[in-house]
Amino acid sequence: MKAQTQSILFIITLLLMTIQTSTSQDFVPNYDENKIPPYELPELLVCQDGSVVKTAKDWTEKRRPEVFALFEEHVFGKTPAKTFPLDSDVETDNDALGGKAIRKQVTLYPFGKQAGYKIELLVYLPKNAKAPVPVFVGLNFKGNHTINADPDIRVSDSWLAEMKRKGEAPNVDESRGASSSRWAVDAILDRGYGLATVYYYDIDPDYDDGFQNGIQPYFYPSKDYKLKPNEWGSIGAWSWGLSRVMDYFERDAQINEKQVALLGHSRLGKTSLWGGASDERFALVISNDSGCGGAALSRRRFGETVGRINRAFPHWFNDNFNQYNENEDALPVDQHMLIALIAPRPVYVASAQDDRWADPKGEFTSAKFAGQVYELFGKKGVGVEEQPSVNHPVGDDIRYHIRTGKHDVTDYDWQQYLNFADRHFGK
Ligand code: GTR
Repeated sequence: MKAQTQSILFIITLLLMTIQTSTSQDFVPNYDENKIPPYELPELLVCQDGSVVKTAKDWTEKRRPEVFALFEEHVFGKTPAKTFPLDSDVETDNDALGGKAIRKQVTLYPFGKQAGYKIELLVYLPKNAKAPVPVFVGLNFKGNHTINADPDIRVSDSWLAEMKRKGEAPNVDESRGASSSRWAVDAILDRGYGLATVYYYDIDPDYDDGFQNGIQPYFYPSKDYKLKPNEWGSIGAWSWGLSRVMDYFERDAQINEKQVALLGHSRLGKTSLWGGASDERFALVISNDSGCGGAALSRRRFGETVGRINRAFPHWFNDNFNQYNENEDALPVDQHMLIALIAPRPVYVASAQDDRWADPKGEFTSAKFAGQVYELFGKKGVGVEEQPSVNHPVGDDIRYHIRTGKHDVTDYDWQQYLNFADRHFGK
């Protein structure tokens, strides 16, 4: 009898597992504009008490805090308010990249040196700058040493740990510069900007580990602490790390902390939008191909959807976001409201033609509707009703382009971001 019950239970478990895997594997994205269900976006300019936002002051004092709180509660989660002393060690080389750059390798100790937790920040600054320089900052996917072939970039412990976890040989030499096509270091320096980057695993490793690794455990009394459904996920954690980088910029006399452009690609583009919304010290924000949970409207359900992203990456958002799997119309926000949280600061939303998974049209539409808030500040949005043709950037304080090619960060993207920064930083 007991054996029988056990085998029945075993069969039920197997069945449940099959149902679970098949729902995520069998996901068929919709790529047909004609199959987009009719949807209504939540009102950006109507407060929860029904009053209408008419001025920048109404937005800043009343509606913005509401919208921000909705994103915390339903999408990205609340970041703990707890603060820690930031310590840092800086190693500087004034003659890097063949003499054109200053390279700083900054070890940040976000919980104080005694705690031992480290985030490795790599900074390049143009040499011979006459004043503190504006910088682009962004997290990288594969390790600081992959963004440029510079043989002196340190390899972080979290990269070695990840290689070990994946059972891969840590081939440092081969991976040096492997992602350099995504980081236009020369163009950035030649145009008078600095570049700063952190390997995102240094802040929180990108897999579902119940938040045992990375920074989160430092906020809670024990490892057994179970995050509440409205508490932060990995995107919240990565954003927190970016704010610590900003804390460092405020201490570095060679960096103009008032002119920091925050940039991210894909999941890290979702992070740049949330990081830029959460920390208003970032003067300019760039979302490169951020897609679902980033710039793309969730209600369009084109390409990746809320249900699919939550099943594939259960650790990125908070648990409340699961309530909107296949139930997007119930969301009290949509992603145009996330872009609006950046106002009045300049924001750039970029898409790629072959990146249908990220829903380029949904990214454009979000950027367009966020314009309502920019206008309250006397700023200008994308300035067009319809998505522009490829390689034709549009817009002013909200800028948008769709370029030819795939899901990636290219020199074309960087050229646009540099032009955008020139315009808004008055260079
Ligand atoms: C995909 C994910 C996207 C995007 C992308 C990336 O697998 O579905 O939302 O974030 O990864 O970060 O490259």
